[in-house]
Amino acid sequence: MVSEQMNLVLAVNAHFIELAEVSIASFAVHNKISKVYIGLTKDCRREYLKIIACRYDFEIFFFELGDGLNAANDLDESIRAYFYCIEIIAFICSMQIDCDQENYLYIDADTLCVGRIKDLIDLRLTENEPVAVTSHGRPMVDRQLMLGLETPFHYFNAGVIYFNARYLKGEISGINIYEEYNDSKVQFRFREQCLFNKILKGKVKFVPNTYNFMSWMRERSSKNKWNKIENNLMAYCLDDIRSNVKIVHFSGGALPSRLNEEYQDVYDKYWLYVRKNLKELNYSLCRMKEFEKFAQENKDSC
Ligand SMILES: [Mn+2]
Repeated sequence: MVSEQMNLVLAVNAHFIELAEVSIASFAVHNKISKVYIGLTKDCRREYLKIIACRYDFEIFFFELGDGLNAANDLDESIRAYFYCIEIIAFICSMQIDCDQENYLYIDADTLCVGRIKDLIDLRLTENEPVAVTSHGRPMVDRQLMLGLETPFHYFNAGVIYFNARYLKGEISGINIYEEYNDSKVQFRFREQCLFNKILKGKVKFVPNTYNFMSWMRERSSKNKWNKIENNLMAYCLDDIRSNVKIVHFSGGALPSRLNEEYQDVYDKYWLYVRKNLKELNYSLCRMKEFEKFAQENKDSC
């Protein structure tokens, strides 16, 4: 039976904690969250997350990233932070924290939820396909060659991963994963994302990029070569994706706080709006507008 509860999973260090707060709050505004599992480094603040959990009535569990948590101890210190997402997912799988709740949604901290994602949560995951992800949305020919993928479109983005902990457990076990990485680093240009792609090759269910709307897909990037059908066979879906966005992913470091105002679109503005509400906690977080309403009211300025 498909779970109706939504459990979020994240992993961050202090540089990403504010992003994670905004992201989690945005999911809570649009969906009923049951539980949030977040891996943190020692230097991360927790107060805001506790307040968000309290206001939106979900449980939050903190885990310290590092020793003992399927730690990526074998990896070079300089790249270790990139693997926190694998650490926390492997940890959730190994613990199987909730026996009756097996499905979890891993999200990068640089994501923003702008709609209900019930259809994703209702998706049935199986032993053969224990995860649901989105394609990178454009041909990744070299990734196909290095990782032996079925087509250049089979490379997935690891920013949003819906997974079944029981079924995924068999595919992912901390120590083997990092051995695999260290043994063939040269193949893993995008580190943890490539590693995920290799481990889960042929075992993923693809879902539309409405659940992982990346920076290059935005309206303002329509002149980007990947938006052109002659360079990217998947470009024909972009109109459909843009009109049905559920999860925005500020990929490629395109964070709203770094953009000049003239480049900010309605998603950037909504991210800033959520952050402002979090900063001014005397506002009632629960009265925060859903994206649709916000967009309607800010039509002229966006
Ligand atoms: Mn990301």
